[in-house]
Amino acid sequence: MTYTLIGTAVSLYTGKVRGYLRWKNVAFREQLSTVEAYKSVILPRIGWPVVPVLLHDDGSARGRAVQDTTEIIDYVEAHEPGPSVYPDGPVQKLAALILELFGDEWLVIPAMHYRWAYNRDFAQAEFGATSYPDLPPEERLAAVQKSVDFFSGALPVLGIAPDSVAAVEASFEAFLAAFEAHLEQHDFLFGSRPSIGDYGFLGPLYAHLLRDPASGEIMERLAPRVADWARRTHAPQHALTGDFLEDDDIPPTLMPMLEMFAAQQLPVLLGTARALAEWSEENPDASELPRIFGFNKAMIGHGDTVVETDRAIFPYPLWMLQRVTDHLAGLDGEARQSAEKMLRSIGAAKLIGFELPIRLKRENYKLVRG
Ligand SMILES: N[C@@H](CCC(=O)N[C@@H](CS)C(=O)NCC(=O)O)C(=O)O
Repeated sequence: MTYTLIGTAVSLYTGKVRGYLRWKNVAFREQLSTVEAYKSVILPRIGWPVVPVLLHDDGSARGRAVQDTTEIIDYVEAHEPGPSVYPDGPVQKLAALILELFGDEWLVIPAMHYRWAYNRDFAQAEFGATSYPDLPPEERLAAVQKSVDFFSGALPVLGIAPDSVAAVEASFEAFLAAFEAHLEQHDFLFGSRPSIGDYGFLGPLYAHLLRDPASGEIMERLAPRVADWARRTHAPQHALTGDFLEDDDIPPTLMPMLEMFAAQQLPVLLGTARALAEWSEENPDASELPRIFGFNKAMIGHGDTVVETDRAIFPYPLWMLQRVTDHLAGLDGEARQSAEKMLRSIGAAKLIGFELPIRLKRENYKLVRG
């Protein structure tokens, strides 16, 4: 067995990678991210406490350790044969990269809200079973109190506060309705094969929102096809099957979700890019980016429910946005025209010709100036 996935069922981003590895039909074993695993593997190899981590025994002395789900998926895509989760069609690929970013960094908002508002006891027990599997259940709960406080304490950082909760729930329900309507016509976002965008959705929708019992009940009731999609994508019955839609087609049912990206997440990303420019000017010699630049006001919600709330400014999603804009910048001729047309039609014309004020890259598992 050459791959080991370190993580846990309760972890959002571990769910994204697990579903992908299963569909990719890659043999892997899982190692639970216990406190011991953090001490003996994650901290020494990655340098900071985070999951998932993929270890690859590639024949080198220590093997490779890969972190960040996007990098893990790209690593496996580069090392393993078989169909890819990246569509060849340039417009489909653009939309898939956008939806991965939307799932990873925007649907995390409802995922965190529902977990800590409605599934707190369940999540704490799951944290305990992950971190301290050898302790008796009563002792586990106390032992994980600090990490429960850390993760649930992240709600205001994400813009989740008493004044924005109604907006978070309304926009999540609107998202579920849009995805449900899409799944009436298609198995996955772009046809019968899961894409990188599907895996971006999978973390929040499976590992938190379906698997946590109270939000799972809401999803089963409001959007049974989404619940079914999450199960199929997390545990595909047939690995390596399916195709993307022909002719680089973007089905009309995908548009509402792309419009949600443009209306909700894109303004936050563009504001973050302005903060990046300021940071870069003020810290010309700094290489490593801080995890947050500070706080500002952000709009959260959908349609009539939008509210202004305080939210931290995270540079990390700009690295994912750079993947989107790099892909766009690499297109020319008809492909470029079709891609720009799609961006205009979803309300994301600002992405046309957009470049970050500085390039970003990931080095030693951290975000640095590129
Ligand atoms: N963008 C990262 C996010 C990973 C992440 O946030 N993982 C969570 C658990 S699901 C974690 O370990 N967070 C610790 C932290 O952010 O300090 C990825 O795709 O791997």
